Amino acid sequence: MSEKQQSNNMSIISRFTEATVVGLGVSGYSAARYLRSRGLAVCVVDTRPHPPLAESLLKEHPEVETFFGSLSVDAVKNAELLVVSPGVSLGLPDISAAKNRGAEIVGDIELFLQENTKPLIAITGSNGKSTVTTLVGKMCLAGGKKPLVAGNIGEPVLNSLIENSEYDVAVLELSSFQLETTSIVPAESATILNISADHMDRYASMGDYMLAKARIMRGAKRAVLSRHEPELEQITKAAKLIYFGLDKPKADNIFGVDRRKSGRWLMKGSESLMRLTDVPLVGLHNILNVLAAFALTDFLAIDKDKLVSAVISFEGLPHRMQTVAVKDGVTFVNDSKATNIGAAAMALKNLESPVYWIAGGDGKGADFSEMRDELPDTVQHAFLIGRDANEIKNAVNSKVSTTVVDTLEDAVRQAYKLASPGSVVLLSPACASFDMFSGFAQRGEEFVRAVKALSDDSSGVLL
Ligand code: UMA
Ligand code: ADP
Repeated sequence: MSEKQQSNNMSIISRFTEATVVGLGVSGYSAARYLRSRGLAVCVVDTRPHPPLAESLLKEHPEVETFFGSLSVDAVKNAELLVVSPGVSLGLPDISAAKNRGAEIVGDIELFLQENTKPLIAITGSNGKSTVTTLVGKMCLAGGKKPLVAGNIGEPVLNSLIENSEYDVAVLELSSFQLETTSIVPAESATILNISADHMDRYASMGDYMLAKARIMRGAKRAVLSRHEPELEQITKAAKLIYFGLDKPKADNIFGVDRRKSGRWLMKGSESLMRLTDVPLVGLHNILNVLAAFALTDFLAIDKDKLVSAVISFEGLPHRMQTVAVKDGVTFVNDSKATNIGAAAMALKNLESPVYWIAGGDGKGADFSEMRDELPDTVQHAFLIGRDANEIKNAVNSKVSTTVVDTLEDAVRQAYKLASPGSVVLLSPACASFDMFSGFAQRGEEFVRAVKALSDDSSGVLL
């Protein structure tokens, strides 16, 4: 083995004595703390003059050097190891220059993977990641295995290593941004749940976005793939393929749905798992999510009854198709987490009643003519907010009438005025929220607040 090969087989932590962390959000913060805990000297840089968490980091580690306001600093120019946060594009000139001169570029996920010794379940996709990640975590727990549920879902992966947390299985939600800085992802099972356009302000093409997602399969023992998205198989390399879909499975490596006299059943090959109507989550997309979770945990050989009990007790995450109130027969649904066209299209498709649709925000470079093609006839009117409201209006107004409004509160008020009993006011923005809110959660909470503020009508039921 050559010296270079030998050194590449050593972990990053043992090959370097210092590192520059790029970006001081939650993952940069945890990366800096982790690297210090492993004895490396650490610099932190961020393009923002006042990044969040700077004060907390310096309080705990006053020895860490910080450079805020620009990445064009010696700490980046001379670094041999850069730990880059997911929100920072590798295409930025300072980062690509570092790469071109041979600096090692990794993210927090790569550092975690190099130290993790427990079985790994890795989950990506354009939509459904957090739902599936949470459910897989619950299934592991039901089977008596303590999961570490972390990654893009919100908990930085390295926190568990800093704190020496005990866990039996690592269940990681991985975004395309996080996957860009990984090499091998040695997962027992991995999935790309689905692909539809997202983050088109960061990727040059849909192909580039898919290639970033496909990195999750580098090193996977089992790839879990949708039968409805066959193109994903072409970018997947894994020892074993497992499928999920809404049709009747014809082999043991397929999870699907069988229609019987007694109703529809979720199946693993010819084995019945549970009745479809016992799944508390709404919508067929969630049946796909549940099937994917069964497929991902299959290798753990957990008792079927325990897996089913985890599904039955999982009512879904907030801000995803959540009915928050019924007022005068009008139902208000908060789907603030629909941050791309695919998710909003799915929400609209799942509702059979007339819909007053609230959308808009930061479209992340999406082509909203695709949204027009997805609009079902149930949509009565669209209320559009945020930075890209006019762009969405121009793309969809040949199909549906639109009103551009200044605030979410105003959108809720106007939608309620138009809506008749039996209809739905749906917040499913197809956009990120950062132009108006701190995140999707704050946007969802503002929606609920605006619904509560509509009137003091005691006939309204807030759920
Ligand atoms: N930023 C700068 N300058 C910098 C560094 C960051 O302006 O030098 C900005 C980024 O453009 C971004 C924000 O700061 O707007 C946060 O970026 P970050 O990389 O510091 O983010 P963290 O706080 O570390 O959170 C990251 C993930 N954020 C992103 O990918 C943008 C979180 O996913 C994830 O939960 C967290 O790590 C823990 O793993 C969030 C997300 O929006 C929820 N993900 C995208 C999505 O789901 O669509 C991919
Ligand atoms: P992610 O973590 O990928 O953003 P979430 O589970 O948080 O996924 O759901 C985000 C949005 O996508 C919600 O609006 C939800 O209703 C929708 N969604 C969930 N699963 C799917 C799916 N399989 N296909 C399309 N949309 C989905």
